[in-house]
Amino acid sequence: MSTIARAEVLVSSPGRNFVTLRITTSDGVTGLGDATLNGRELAVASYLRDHLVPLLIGRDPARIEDTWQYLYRGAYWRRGPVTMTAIAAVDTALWDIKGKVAGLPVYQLLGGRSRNGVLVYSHASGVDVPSLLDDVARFRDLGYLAVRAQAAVPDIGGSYGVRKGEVYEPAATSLPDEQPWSTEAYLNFAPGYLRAVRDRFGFDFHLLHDVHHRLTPIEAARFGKDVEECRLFWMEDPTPAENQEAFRLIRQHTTTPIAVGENLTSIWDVQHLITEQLIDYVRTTVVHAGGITHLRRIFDLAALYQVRTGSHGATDLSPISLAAAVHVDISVPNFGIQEYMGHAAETAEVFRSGVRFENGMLLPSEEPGLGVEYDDEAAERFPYEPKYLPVARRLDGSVHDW
Ligand code: GCO
Ligand code: MG
Repeated sequence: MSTIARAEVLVSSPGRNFVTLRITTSDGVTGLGDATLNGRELAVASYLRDHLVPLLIGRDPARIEDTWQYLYRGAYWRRGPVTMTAIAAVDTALWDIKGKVAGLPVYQLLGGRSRNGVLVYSHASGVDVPSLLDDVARFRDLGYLAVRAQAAVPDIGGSYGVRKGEVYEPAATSLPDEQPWSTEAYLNFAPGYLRAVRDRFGFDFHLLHDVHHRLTPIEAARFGKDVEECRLFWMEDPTPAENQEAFRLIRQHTTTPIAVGENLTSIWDVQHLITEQLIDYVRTTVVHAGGITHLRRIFDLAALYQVRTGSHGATDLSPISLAAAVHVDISVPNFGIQEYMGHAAETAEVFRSGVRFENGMLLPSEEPGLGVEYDDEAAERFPYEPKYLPVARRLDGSVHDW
């Protein structure tokens, strides 16, 4: 019987920090899993190295579900981003191995294609409205059928989601950058630029917007109502999701669709959001919600309630996560959309991925497994550096949700 012979935790920083798990079987088959938790990377690296790798050696790599249950229930301490990201890395690597052993791309193991390609949205942004409009035009010219729009709130400075360089990367400083926030200024400004996008480009493409947890439920309800005429594909994370009841209030006031879940890590964290139909799209991901095995469980629950998928795909999810997401997205019946920002050029030097962008869609690699390779030599050129996400402060100096 083939067994797990080796499991290595690889930390590198090609363009940004990534943690990768590589499992090698006694037959020499390797599998990769993403274990990146933005701004808290080494906690997952230690969880894997110190607590999971010793449990993996000698196990049967084919027993994916059993390994998931063993690591989840066996920890006693349940859920949470560190645990679920570490389990996700193991799970993803084992699916990669299973695909390679079977000689099939992972999506074939998940039931095969349910669609021809995976609809994606990318991030248009601007320091003001004209530059946002130019950026939306650029993404439409590149063939995107769905675009997220964010612009800097005038005179405030610290708006979420505005790109500075080639690639949007919020975790850019060695200690957290402190950014100012004014809900009043945002609520006065943001509906206007979303309308400006529709006025200029019309309605023949999907328009998305990320509120990034910044509003109270009643503020979010007002925002949702204000932008109804823009017919957003979704407003994302209108309010923090710890209090799930909050979404009922938003729902009572607006038909703007709601997407939540990028920082939720298990089926139990999204259970009420889904079963009480408080959201329209669930944004949980392979890497932060327990791997392919657990994500499919979440998506199956969502399907019962006509909640569609809309997985997070920011730059802090490595190309391994993106490849795994595309295998899941192409196979599940209730797929909605996939976030796709594109990675920095350095990232592609370390992670060689067969995922392709064509006509607004992503296509999975047809190689056995996930279709991603990790280049150790290239990775050596990009050592880990501590990087933090920003923190938001209201204009009176108090801490706000970033
Ligand atoms: C998104 C997200 C990201 C997150 C980042 C945190 O919708 O893409 O909100 O921009 O802020 O992934 O690590
Ligand atoms: Mg988001």
